[in-house]
Amino acid sequence: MSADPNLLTPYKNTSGANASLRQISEDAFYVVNEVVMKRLGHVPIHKGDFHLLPPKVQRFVAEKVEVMRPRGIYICDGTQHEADEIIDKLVERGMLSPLRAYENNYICRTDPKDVARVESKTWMVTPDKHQTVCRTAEGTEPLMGHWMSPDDLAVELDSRFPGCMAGRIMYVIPFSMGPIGGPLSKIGVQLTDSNYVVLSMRIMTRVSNDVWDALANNDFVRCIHSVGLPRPVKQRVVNHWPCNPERVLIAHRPPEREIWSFGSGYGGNSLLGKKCFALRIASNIAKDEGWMAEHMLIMGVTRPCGREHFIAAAFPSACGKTNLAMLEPTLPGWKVRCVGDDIAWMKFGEDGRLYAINPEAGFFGVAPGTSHKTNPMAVATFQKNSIFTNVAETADGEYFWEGLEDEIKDKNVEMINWLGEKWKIGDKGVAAHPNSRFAAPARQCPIIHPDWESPQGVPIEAIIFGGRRPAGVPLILETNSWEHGIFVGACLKSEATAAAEHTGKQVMHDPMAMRPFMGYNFGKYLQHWLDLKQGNRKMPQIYHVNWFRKDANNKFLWPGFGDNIRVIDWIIRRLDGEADLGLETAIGTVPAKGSINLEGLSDVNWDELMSVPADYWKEDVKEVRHFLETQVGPDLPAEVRAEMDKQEQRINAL
Ligand code: OXD
Ligand code: MN
Repeated sequence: MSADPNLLTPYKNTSGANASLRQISEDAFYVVNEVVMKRLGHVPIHKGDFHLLPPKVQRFVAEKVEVMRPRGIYICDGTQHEADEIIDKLVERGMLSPLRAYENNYICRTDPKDVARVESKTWMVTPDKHQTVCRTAEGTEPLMGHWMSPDDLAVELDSRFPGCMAGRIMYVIPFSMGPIGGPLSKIGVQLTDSNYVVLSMRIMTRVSNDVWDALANNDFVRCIHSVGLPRPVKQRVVNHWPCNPERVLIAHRPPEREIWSFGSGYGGNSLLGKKCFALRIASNIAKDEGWMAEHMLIMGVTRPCGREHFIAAAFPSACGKTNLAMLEPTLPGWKVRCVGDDIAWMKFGEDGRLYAINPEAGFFGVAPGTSHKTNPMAVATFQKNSIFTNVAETADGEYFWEGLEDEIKDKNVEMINWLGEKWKIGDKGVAAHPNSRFAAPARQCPIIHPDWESPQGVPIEAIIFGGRRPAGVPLILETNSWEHGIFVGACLKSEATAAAEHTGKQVMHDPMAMRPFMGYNFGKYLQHWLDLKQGNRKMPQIYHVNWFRKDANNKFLWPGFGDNIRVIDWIIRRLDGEADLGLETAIGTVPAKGSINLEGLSDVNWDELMSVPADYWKEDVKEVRHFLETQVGPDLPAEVRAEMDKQEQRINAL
């Protein structure tokens, strides 16, 4: 289907028609506005006052209404009353059901074809391909970033968006990433035809009328989302979950600060504030403005002496960021408080320290594996006002997923699994989808840090990288310098997880834990990290951890969870300059024997846990060189290449 030539085709503005529309002055806008308003005339406003929106938002909404042709417009205000109204409607329709055992908790099942981020259909759209992807070796598909040309995007959008909201309401969601009006915060406006998305965005971001005021002196990121199933619907809607899996497209236009998402209603595909805005678009803004947008948790760790240290940590999806951010220390006298569990926006302050905010307002955590044993604080957080997607529901009105077997009261209780089938513990198959999620307000976390909404952020002293590495990689290592740390981050790898469409357990490269979220050329991204080191800045020390090393019997060598505080204790003592803690190796400094407090732990095989096997690393360094040479190629910054060369020499001397 080609677009109606009379329509404004706003997505074509890089190649012509609409470029001028974006740039015209507010005065001239009213002329355009009159025309647009006339065309809009028949679309009723179900809630809110369109004329009170800032003119630039009116224009944005009007353009998109004209293209997508919803049956009404609903301007969200983020209030509880609004949420209650939408919840009631969804419960009536059967899309949500209350989980009776809790206060204001709901469960939802998606179409089983819409369960994860769809990386293969996620695109960055820039005029020049190499703004998005590196100059990879001939015949090598870029792993970081997925490029589409603006002209191709226009064709893709033309074949999806015109009329896509027919028969549905268009919700207009004003939201702030970070505290509204804060110096590190940014604003977005999401248009969506999914009320599940409205409810989830209200948990995950700050949705409020105050955002309109904050817009006076700021621009906003334009987020356009449709489930891609106009009414009347021509196919069966499974689980009352409209979507269009065959036509999914998630496209970002960094220069225009714009996101277009079609066909999926789930997670990072549709909650556009999260991965699309806060990582892919924000990393572009951060590059332009001199800050960082990273896939990192932020935690405050207080030692028994009362001193607090803030740490940011980057792990690939579903590697335990939420668990680490809410760690319950097993060492006496220690306290951990959570600032954020997934994304950090960080900027150097006047005092030379790196300050971080959590741009999100909620946790969208992987449910399976989350329990009182593994993360009691997350469990406490989602006892109310939360939405659970693709988990099982027990006959007692409780949630259930893999990992709760030891905690459920009645082990024989009947359940409905994530596929809507009757299910009991011991039956074939699983209760919950491996990427089933809870969405819970961060403010409900019992250990949320009192400064988690500080507009200025918290000062970061250390950055940790980590992944699931069953073999070869020691529990912890300290990198030799900022540059060496960047090299180590660039080499980050982990076993694949269920957060995206990958299957199997292969160890995959996930540089800086940003592979699925890279907003621009990865070589330029590494250069941006390097360039941040300047003047009086106090660069955080960079570490690499591996909680997941296994022995010959496939058993984990480290207990993990609350015992990870022992590793953090070592990091903090290193930061303090305590003597005799480290042993230099070819890949960085590992703990000297006995320097990690193992009191109360039995059965820790120190030598195996900390070892740096020469054979393993000789293979690894070859593989890493091949990866960086072929994937980043001439875009690899000289400083990172030099770190690779030096590490190779050290390893080959083993
Ligand atoms: C997430 C992810 O949802 O990384 O946080 O996939
Ligand atoms: Mn994540």
